[in-house]
Amino acid sequence: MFETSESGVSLPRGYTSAYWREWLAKVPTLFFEPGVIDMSKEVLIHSSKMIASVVFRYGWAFLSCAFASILLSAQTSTSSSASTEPPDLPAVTSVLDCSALASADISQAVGGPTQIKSASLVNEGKTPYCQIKAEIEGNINFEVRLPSSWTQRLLFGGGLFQLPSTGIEQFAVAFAEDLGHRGHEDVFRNNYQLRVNYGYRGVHLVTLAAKELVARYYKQAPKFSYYAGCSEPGRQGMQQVERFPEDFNGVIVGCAPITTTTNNSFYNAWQILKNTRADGTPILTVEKLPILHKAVLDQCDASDGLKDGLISDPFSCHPDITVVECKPGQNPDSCLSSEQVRVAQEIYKGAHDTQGKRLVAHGPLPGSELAWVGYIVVEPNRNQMADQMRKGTELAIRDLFSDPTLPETFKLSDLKFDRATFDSLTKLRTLYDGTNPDLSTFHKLGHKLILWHGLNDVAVPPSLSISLFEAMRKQMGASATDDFVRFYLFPGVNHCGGGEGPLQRDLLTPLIAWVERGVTPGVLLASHVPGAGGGFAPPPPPNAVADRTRPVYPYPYTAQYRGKGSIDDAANFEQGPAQPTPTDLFNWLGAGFYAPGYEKWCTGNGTILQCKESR
Ligand SMILES: [Ca+2]
Repeated sequence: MFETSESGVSLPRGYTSAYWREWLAKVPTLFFEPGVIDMSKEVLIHSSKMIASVVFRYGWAFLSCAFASILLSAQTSTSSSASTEPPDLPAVTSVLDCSALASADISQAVGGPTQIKSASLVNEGKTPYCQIKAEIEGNINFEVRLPSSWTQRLLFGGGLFQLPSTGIEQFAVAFAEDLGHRGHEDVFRNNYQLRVNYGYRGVHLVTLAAKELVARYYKQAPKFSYYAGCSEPGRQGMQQVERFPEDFNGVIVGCAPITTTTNNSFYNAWQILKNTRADGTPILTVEKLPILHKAVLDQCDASDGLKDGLISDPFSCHPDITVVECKPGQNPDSCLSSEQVRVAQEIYKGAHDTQGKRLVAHGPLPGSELAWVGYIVVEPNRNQMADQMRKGTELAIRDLFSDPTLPETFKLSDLKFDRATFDSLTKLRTLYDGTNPDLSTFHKLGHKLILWHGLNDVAVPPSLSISLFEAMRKQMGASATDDFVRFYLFPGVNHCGGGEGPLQRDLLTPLIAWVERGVTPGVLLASHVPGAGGGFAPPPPPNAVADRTRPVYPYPYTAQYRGKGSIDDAANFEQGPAQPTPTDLFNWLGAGFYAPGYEKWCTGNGTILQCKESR
């Protein structure tokens, strides 16, 4: 099953360095980030160049060990497999030479000065495409690819996480490069228009630009437009659904930090600071995580009805981790010091004030311990990543969320975990957060949303997505919500993929079937390939072998073992009862955030923000 890569690390069969290189060459720029880097968590996927450099500099272990999940195919319960295939829209060809777009003026359609920097035909792969690089208002950089043979669909991609492995090359594809920050978060500090662009406006403008370029190149508009994004691109996707419901026929939002002003501040900072001693050394270390993880599994794995190494209902799991605290005379390598146990307890609890009032909905969930590596617990010899996390969170608080900005001398350790700081840092959630549960305009337009989250996501706790979905059902009614939103939780899956749990990677195929054929997504077929990369990794090579398949039902339903046959075979599972709604979702200072009407529509002039209530 495993082979050794050039860098000497075991990879699943087929995951050779050559395979990666070939894949990155094929779709390099789909590894983009349509927003600012997700401050601390997303340093890995900051750009195609960065991911390539991470992979090639540090070897495959980085992506292949910590993250480990892949999905193989799409399936829905409500239809035969044939009808889930997207309709074969006829391919059309361009009416212009690609180079003619270099002199196109699309500023009027975009609503801001737009400069086409280059338009050139790229003749590689099966389908040559016209590659257009452009810039809006001098700071929103983006790229659009228009294939010579086009199946009339536009995809705004925010991370190559939910895509089928074939067919995409005939989509028109758009992606933003950085929405103005050019890799430096401190540009937001004194330029509030950039904050607005990052918050919600940049992706919309790029979408308008892409649609205009499509219209000129093919002399017709896209028949269908889609958005797919995970993590920070997921937040951007949610913003588009809420604020620009006409832009996309179908949207995939994965693992999205929709309460970014608390997530990329208090949530991160709490974990980083709690796990750091006054002298800067880490308390909880990587080698202790499996001990902690085993203790949690021992107490909670079976309580979801099946001992399979996955905790399907982590909200009902309240492990006593003092059982792994070192006893007198015990080998300290086999247990946690009392200092480490206290830290772990604080991490599960999540950021709170001195009265115990929570500043975040939850800490990371029980079962996610192995995924704490890199996010909470420093990897040996990879201090750079932890430094980036700390720096990113610090900059997000100091230069993006704070208004007025905090002193340039602000350090993460200066952050106060109290109500006043909470109110101050969430003031600009009017620009950034994507928590409006009233999506009735999007619904009325017949548009569809797939929302998903990995239950072992440490970067963005799954309670953010659950809270939003529950709020939608409350706001719009359960049946209206079910009409156009599907929500999936994947047990054991990390941030945007990877981990111990099976995942269905391709969510675009079921979304297209829903939008274009009216086939409602039902059960997904998730798979796990041992050692394979997660959300950042290429799709599994043709000869990769899954060691587990599992059906995943729309929330709140879970898969239930039939009692016979392999627990690694999806065929031996059926739909189980609905899981209870987590009881304490709305027991934190931001509980009221999941309500309509908080958004503002603003323009920035230096550090002056002028806002109105409606678009
Ligand atoms: Ca279990």
